[in-house]
Amino acid sequence: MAANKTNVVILISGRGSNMKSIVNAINAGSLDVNVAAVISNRPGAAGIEFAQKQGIQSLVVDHKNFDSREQFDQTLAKEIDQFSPDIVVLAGFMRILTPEFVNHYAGKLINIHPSLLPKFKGLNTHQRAIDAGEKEHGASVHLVTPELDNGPVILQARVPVLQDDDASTLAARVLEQEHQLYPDAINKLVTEKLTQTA
Ligand code: NHR
Ligand code: GAR
Repeated sequence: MAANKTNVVILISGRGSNMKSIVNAINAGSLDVNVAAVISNRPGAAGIEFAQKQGIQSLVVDHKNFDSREQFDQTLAKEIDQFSPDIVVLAGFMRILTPEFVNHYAGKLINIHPSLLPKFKGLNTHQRAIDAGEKEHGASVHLVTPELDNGPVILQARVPVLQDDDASTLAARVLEQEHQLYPDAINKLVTEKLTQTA
């Protein structure tokens, strides 16, 4: 395996369309990283099947099998670390992570959040943006810090909120942007890291 390539582990919880967009960008030659593994906290996540078909190693660490967040996160970290990732990517990963976990990956754990952070941290972002009368909405890729959705933003994408939008039409418009945004943000991170060590 490419020893000098940036090694990435992707964590998902479900559909995994952002994970797919990263894999597709690699296959298209527009992103130069190696996806070492895809890990889901939910058995049966659709994204796992896609990863397997792509020949990417995939595994499940089911949070329901653990008594505490600490125990889940410790096992998750052990699984991740066997792949020696340079970047750990949360792509629709739906479990809040403990400070211990986050600090273990300081500076290399990133997340895509469906809002223009610092607006609308947490869940149900699309409905909340509509209810607040926002004219613009979007998605942010940010470094993960122990405080939820509070880490430094790497890159954002914007979409208009239209008159007739409901949460699902708005979510679809944002998701289309996410699929361009996440590969771009990873590219940016990789390029900046290379520049720092040059
Ligand atoms: N962990 C930390 N420490 N910091 C962040 O910034 C994190 C994080 C874990 C996940 C993604 C985040 C998002 O983009 C993320 C960022 C899940 C929840 C949540 O409430 C909130 C935010 C995010 C992800 N999860 C519930 C929980 O009890 C479970 C919800 C479910 O399973 O559907 O963990 O929005
Ligand atoms: C994406 O819209 C992502 O931004 C959001 O969930 C969707 C996952 O889709 N993430 C969160 O809400 C994190 N709490 P995907 O599984 O198809 O990538």
